[in-house]
Amino acid sequence: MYKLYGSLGAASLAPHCVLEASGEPYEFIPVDISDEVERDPEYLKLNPHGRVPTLVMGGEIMMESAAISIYLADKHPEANMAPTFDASQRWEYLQWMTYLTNTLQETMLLKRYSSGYTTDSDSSAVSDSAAERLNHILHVVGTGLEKNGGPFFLGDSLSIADIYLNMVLGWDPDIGAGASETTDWPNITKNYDALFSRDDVAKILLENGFPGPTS
Ligand SMILES: N[C@@H](CCC(=O)N[C@@H](CS)C(=O)NCC(=O)O)C(=O)O
Repeated sequence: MYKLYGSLGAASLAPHCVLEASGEPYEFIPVDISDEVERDPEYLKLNPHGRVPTLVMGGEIMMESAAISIYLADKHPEANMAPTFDASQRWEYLQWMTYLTNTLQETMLLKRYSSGYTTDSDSSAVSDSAAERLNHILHVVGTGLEKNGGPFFLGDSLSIADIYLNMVLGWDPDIGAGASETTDWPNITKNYDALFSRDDVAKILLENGFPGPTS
């Protein structure tokens, strides 16, 4: 049985959705990642960064949210969360997964946790510059969602990329989890709302504290 170590609303959300959709037995094990709580040494043996998520499968231990999600979706195609190897949209799906983890997620971490990215006592320059970059990234994502007619990156096929986008945006109360309806990116709001068309995804989003569709 899979064991997914995670925290509600955190980077464990995407793999959590894939596990739920796969129908495979799994256990979700909550990890307290608050700043003031020291990491459990037993957990540090699984994930030396003390971060979530971590997937344990038999004797193997895997970290990194995007990699775990891609791996699980490929291993369990019945989850219907990713184009198969020979599908024509496979490249597009990989492009967005990489962009979201490598560019969006990294910039979001800089904005939200700026003090960890500078030795200055005032980290506002880091967060301000990340916020500017984030604005540009949201423009790229909003435009990208138009390419195949929306509401998803791949048109009418939901993939992990859509979940990943909303997982990361959910870390910013000004942008994520439906708040994007108040911003300049209506395609992102449409994408968020459309996630709730799948019961398995909706269940995990709601369990993770997402407020439900905006309309
Ligand atoms: N690159 C990692 C980053 C994971 C990550 O930053 N997780 C955050 C929660 S969203 C965390 O565990 N933070 C607690 C900490 O940094 O101690 C991934 O994508 O899995």
